[in-house]
Formats: sequence, C-alpha cells, structure tokens
Amino acid sequence: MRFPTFPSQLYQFTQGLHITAGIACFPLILGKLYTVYPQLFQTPPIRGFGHMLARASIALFVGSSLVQLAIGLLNTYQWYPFPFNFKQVHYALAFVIIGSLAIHIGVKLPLIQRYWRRNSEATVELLGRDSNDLLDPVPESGSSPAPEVVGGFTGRLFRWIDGTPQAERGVSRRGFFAAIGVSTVAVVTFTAGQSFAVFKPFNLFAPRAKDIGPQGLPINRTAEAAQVTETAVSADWVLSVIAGGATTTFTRAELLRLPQTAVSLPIACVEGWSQLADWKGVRMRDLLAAAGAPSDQRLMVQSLEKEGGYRTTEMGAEYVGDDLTLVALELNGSTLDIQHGYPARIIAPGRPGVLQTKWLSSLEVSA
Ligand SMILES: Nc1nc2c(c(=O)[nH]1)N[C@H]1C(S)=C(S)[C@@H](COP(=O)(O)O)O[C@H]1N2
Ligand SMILES: [Mo]
Repeated sequence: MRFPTFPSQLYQFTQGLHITAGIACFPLILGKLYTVYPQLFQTPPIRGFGHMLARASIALFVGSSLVQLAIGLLNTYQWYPFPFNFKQVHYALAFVIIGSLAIHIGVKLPLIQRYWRRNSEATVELLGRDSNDLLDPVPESGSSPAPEVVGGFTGRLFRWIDGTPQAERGVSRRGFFAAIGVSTVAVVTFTAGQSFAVFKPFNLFAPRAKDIGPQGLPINRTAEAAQVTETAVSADWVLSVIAGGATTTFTRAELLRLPQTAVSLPIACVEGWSQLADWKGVRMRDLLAAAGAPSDQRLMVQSLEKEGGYRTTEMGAEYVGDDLTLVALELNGSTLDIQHGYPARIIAPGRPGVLQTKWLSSLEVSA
C-alpha cells in the first residue's frame, strides 16, 4: 500500500481510529451475539438449501469477526500465541468479513424491507417470531410457536414451552442498550489515550502510554533486542549513501555539519499507539544532494540491526523527495537516545512507525 505523505498526521489518525474502533467492537459484538444466540439452537438446524446457506454465511461471519478482533487485540500487546502470521491473516479475514457481511445483509434484505415498510400492528403479525433480532414480537399464547427456542433480548427473552411463551430473563431493552453503551464508552475512554491525546488522562488499560519512555517517547524495539548496543556507539560508525555503484560515507559529525532541519512528526505504530515529537537532522533530499545522488528514486534503507523484520525497509520516491523526510539526529531537543535509533534514524511524514528505521547504516538508491 502507498501512504500519502500529506497530511503528515493522517496515518496517525486513521491508525488510532482503527485500533480504537476495534476495541469498541468487543462490547458491540458480544451484545449482538447475546441477542441472537438462541438461534444457535434452532430445530431443525437446517430447513432447506437457502436456510443452510444463510446459516453457513452467518457462521463464517461470526467466527471470522471474533478471530479478527481477538488477534487484533493481541497484536496491540505484541503477543502472538497463534501459529499463523498475524498480518496476512488479519488482512485476509477483513475480506472474508466484508464478503460474509454482504451475504448476510443480502439474505436478510427481504426481512429488513418488510420491517421498514411495516405499519405497527401488522408487523408483529407479519414478522412473527422469525424476526427475533428485530423487534419485540409480543407472543400470544396458543399461537403456533416456532420450533424450540425463540426470542432475543428485544423486550424480554422468552421461550416457548407447550405453545406458551414463558418469560425467561428480565433484561429490558433499555437496560440492555444502556449496558452496551456504557461498556463501549468505557473501553474506548480507558484505552484511546494511547492514540488520542485528549484521552490521555484516562488511559488505564492501553498497552502503551504517551510520554513514557526515553526522551518522552515509547519504544517498541530496544537497542538490546536489536543487538546494536555496540555497533551504534562505535567510533567507526558511518552512514553510507550508495548510488549508481558509488558509495559516499558520512560520520555523525559530518551529518551535523550539513544544513539541519527541524520537523514535528508523529511516530504512529501499526499497533495503535502514537506520539508526536520534535525531530532535527538532515533533510533526506539535502543528504542525497551532498552525496551526488538523485532524490527522485526509491531508497533501500538498512539498519545496523542484526536480524529482525525491519532491518531493511523500502522508501518510496514520494518520501525521499519530501521536505519533511529527515535522517534524524536529535529528538525533543537533545541527541537521539540509543533506544530511539542513535546515531541516526529515519523520520518521514504520514507513514507507519515500522518504516521509521532506527540505527541507520546505509541508504541505497534503487534504479
Ligand atoms: N531498525 C529498526 N527500526 C525500527 C524498528 C525495528 O524493529 N528495527 N521498529 C519500528 C517500529 S515497529 C516503530 S513503531 C518505530 C518506533 O518504535 P520505537 O518506539 O521502538 O522507536 O520504530 C521503528 N523502527
Ligand atoms: Mo510499530
């Protein structure tokens, strides 16, 4: 995917929204499942081909939604207790969910239409007990019951026993919506502070918190984990700029002597947390010019890191030429901490945190 470089905080916003909406989905989906679960026990389980398709699509929809939310939440804790690749499965399930939701709506469309065209009295008559996730059918005793269990939360849960509806549990519609509403607001309020500054004072549960970490910025991958504690502070460190077979090297002192640019840009992690910070360093364009390299082509960015998925990243030409893209040397007014990528790191506008490579070792212009 290509990310726009402008506005520079767009990715931070959409990513925060993505994670916060995912968290809000937990009470919503549990509430929805609560209202429809009696249908799980329908007898006969299958009433024909159409009914079978409808039920199969719902099974797929519910199953994939639950897996999607669960692995998404685990990912925000960077915990992967499942035997498959998170990213591939999360992307793929998104399509499964969209497709099965479309089928589900398609199957229910006649019912939805009837509901919106209803005229009060007639509705209950018309929809009867087939509509138990739509409204309160006030069941009449003696009317012929749908098989076994009917009724969702809407109004009262009730169960047909010997042709008579028996109230099962006293959950009122209003109480139900209040409980779901309060839980949703609560989970959002107590976690959104990792993504949105206004919620910061209420951040109780989120796996990350703003302003905590070296230089007031959270860290994901430590220098120790990346095994750069020696190479990053070595006197031999240079940044190599490779273009058309020629290599130009820059020591940190040489980088500091090039024109310095200050930018205010967020680190916005794919896991949802983000933080705005002040960075200072050499504009990528200026650095490439100093090395006699073109600034309108892709770059392969290499880290000192020994192994790890983000040792090498690609930077599209749109970032390379952007005024806000820096090889950063300073963070929030002081020398970049080793945990934040000393001696030099990438900071560019509008892209995921994983691509903001720390502990740079080389930049190679790809033809
Ligand atoms: N070399 C290297 N750079 C990296 C990473 C990494 O694992 N290795 N992690 C990235 C991730 S996932 C994020 S969100 C940003 C910010 O993470 P930090 O807080 O660890 O600096 O740095 C990125 N830079
Ligand atoms: Mo990240």
